[in-house]
Amino acid sequence: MSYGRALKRDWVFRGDLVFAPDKHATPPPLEATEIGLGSIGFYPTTFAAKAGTTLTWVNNDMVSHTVAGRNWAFSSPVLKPGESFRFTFGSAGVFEYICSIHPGQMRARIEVEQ
Ligand SMILES: [Cu+2]
Repeated sequence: MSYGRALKRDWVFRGDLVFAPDKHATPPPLEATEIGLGSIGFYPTTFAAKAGTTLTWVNNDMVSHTVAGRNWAFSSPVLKPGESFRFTFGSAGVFEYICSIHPGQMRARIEVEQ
């Protein structure tokens, strides 16, 4: 049995090529009132804000997402890549939310202080 041909090949696994971060893997820097949607997640997952603050969710991902508050406290339409959603939190409280398309992976919360 000969392995001659196989041994002449270089089968080094180039993990740096396979797993190289692309522009969607790392969310861009966020402004103070901005929450990013990317890589099937919210960034950051816990966000503290003062009452009266308008927050903006920006879909930086390659797929569509939603922002859906528990008990429908707030909810966006389906956000395609590049689209955004704004909501103003008028009173203090902890507001949990999910993406209704990826409820198992995408969960986050807003902590609003008076
Ligand atoms: Cu989603």
